[in-house]
Amino acid sequence: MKKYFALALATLAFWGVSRADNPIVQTHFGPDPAPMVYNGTLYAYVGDDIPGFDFYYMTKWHVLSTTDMVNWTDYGTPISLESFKWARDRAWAAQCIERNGKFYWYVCAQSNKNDMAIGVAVSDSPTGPFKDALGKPLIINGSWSNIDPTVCIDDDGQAYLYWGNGSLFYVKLNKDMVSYSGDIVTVPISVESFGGVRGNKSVENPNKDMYVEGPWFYKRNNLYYMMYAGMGKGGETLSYSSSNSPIGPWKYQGKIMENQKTNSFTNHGGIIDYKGNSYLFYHTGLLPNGGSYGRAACVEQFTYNPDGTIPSVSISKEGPKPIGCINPYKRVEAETMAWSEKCSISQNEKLGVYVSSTRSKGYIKVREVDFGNQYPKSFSASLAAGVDGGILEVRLDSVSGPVISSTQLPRTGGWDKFKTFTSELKHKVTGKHDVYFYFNGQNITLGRELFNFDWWKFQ
Ligand code: FUB
Repeated sequence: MKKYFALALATLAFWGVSRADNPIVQTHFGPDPAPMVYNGTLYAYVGDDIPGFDFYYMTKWHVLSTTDMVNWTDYGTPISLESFKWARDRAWAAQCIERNGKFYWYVCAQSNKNDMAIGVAVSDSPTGPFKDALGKPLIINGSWSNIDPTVCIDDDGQAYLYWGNGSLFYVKLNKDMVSYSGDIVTVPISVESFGGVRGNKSVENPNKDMYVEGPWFYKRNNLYYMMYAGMGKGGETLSYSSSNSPIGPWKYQGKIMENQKTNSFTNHGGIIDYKGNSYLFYHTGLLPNGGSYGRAACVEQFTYNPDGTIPSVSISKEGPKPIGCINPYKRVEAETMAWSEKCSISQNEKLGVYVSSTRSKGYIKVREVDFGNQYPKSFSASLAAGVDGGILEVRLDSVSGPVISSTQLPRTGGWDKFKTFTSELKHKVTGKHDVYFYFNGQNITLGRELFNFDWWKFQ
């Protein structure tokens, strides 16, 4: 039996390598990804499309983080429309940046003056709590073009805020990051700078491209890049221009991503280097029940050409290769995952974020869990169930893989009354594995929510 199990594990370890992990968030929709690296961790600031809505009527923003590019931890929603007393609808694309230990999260939303406006929230931590830095918008002038802020601090300390739909604007931010000097500048848009100009004659768009929205401004090896959503067939492209100066003139460089089956009109991109690799973030409508108003962030790894140009990038189901692993002997939040099905997340002030709405046959996949050479003897998880809650199984390397631990849940006294359950491990496990937390509804006699899940750990 033991021999068979070892063989089965070896086989599963082989077949279990890297499966679909795009989009990076599945417990909710999370569009308009904006990556930021701070202190060795990559954060992604995303929006929150609402299932069933027929426009971009979002109300809040999320933060996620990773250190291995395959498992993402959800920090919930540190800010929402309610955080800005001037905001009333459409919590659209945003970007966060660090300066002198403070984090500035630039957002856009429909204002109480019935236009779109850009505001900024500030925090001492990348995951919040954040508060509106000004109590009023930073950019507001009656225009619906004031969306999609992107920020970069140049090597000389000057910070630039670019934004715009249809037109591209910038201001020079002051050192406080919440005020600016000088006028708002409108960037000249031409065939040479952004591939085309607005209009309906194809001669005006010889590259079949033009600036639409979603700018992403950054500097790399002394070159300034402006990636943006351009116009492709039936949906947006990700295109880019470059310049030797932070304020242009810009030179059109072409399309990074076009004609992909994303199931979404928009794609909103972000680019960042992390641990020596380069990553392109974008969104698709490819989650179940997704679409143009149900979008979720994805990521691809790419390599710059030697001259600094960006190759074309295709969407993938797999996403990037892992560049780190999970230590199972330290507490791991249940909302750290590479993939999940049939569950969601909730948050409260006491616990922060936890996994909720677990349903029969659902699961959480955590990749690259490194058990090392010494096998663990037991598994602990913090769980809560208002009524008897089904079984939490730990499976190895695939959702139908061998069950190494099983915890049958009694009532814990309420859906928010978490208790730690510990069970002996049924098998010896060493080395690196994908771990699946499987929600067993006991042959589906339990069709309702099974339990809430806060954290796990092996001993
Ligand atoms: O998410 C709402 C809007 O759609 C964003 O602000 C745009 O960039 C587009 O993705």
